[in-house]
Amino acid sequence: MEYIDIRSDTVTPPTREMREAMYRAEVGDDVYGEDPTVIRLENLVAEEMGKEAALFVTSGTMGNQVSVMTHTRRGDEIILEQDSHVYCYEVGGLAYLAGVQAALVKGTDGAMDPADVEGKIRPLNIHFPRTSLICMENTHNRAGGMVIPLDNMMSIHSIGKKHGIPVHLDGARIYNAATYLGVKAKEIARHCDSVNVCLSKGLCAPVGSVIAGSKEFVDRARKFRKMLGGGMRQAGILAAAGIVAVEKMTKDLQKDHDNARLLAEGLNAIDGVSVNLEKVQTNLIMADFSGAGLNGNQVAERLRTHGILINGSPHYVFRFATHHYIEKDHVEKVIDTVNKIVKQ
Ligand code: TLP
Repeated sequence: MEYIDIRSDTVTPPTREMREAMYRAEVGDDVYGEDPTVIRLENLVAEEMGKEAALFVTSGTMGNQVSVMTHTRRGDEIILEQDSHVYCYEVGGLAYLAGVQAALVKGTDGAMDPADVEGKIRPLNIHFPRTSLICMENTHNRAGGMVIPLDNMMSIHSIGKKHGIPVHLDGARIYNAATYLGVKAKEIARHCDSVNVCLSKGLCAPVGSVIAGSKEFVDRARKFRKMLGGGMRQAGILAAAGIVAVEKMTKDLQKDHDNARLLAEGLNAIDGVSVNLEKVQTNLIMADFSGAGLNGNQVAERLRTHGILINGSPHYVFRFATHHYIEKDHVEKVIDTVNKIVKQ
């Protein structure tokens, strides 16, 4: 059976153009700094983000963890949103790899109140850890792909500057945020000191993320990448797909957002299912099935028998994701099928 896979935008295989670019890619040993395609991708992303330099890493998780390791020292504390990917879904890497502890802030739709962030900064005191980093996430995954407003980012960045604390942005889906806001990605990235950009989500590259920041940040990050086993030798073969992702696929995200809206409206019209349509801004949807008395595991199991994949969850509110390979007729099939299975 050919499944309609709406578990995540990470399930997207590389496009034909990417495979061709990968085939043709000029490569060299990137640990020696000699892979021309990796260098091209890094320069491209640095330019796109308005930063001095960039570094190709294996994944979004590595990009975030290497960034945290680069900005902090063991025993420090970092401030981040309680539902952020860095805190929730990176296998405790903060504690295990970076050796830092988290000061969590409860956000609204993923956005932290700047006053709460400032309130978490530790004063100088023999008993306290040093606060050495603030992290943000835009778009915010667990907030259902919602976009953090630029004025919120700007306020948090100024607080960071005032206290001499750098700000890292998990911009795994920064281009979805840029598409929603109708701005260039660098208009978002200017409100942080380092940014992690994922190539392998809605942008369809098979592998990889790029972190960007000052030259000093990237030089130090390169050592941590090597330490974690991320020195990838002829990585140009992967970077070639990343270049297509940045140059082409970033222009294509509005379609995914339109399909997400269509799906959200269709789901919301079903008895027992509700979606807060105001919160559907990009390609992720949080749908509430409590009215139908079904949790995510039950819905996932029923949908699977109809050829549709979503991630299981023990909760009544769970995620649907659109991406490059989801078309309008897939959305219609998902809506029809959900309509059937909630009545089963
Ligand atoms: N998100 C994945 C899962 O890990 C949850 C998904 O399906 O959405 N930052 C953000 C905001 C992310 O959403 C993800 C992946 C990452 C970082 C990590 O990227 P990878 O999977 O490349 O390590």
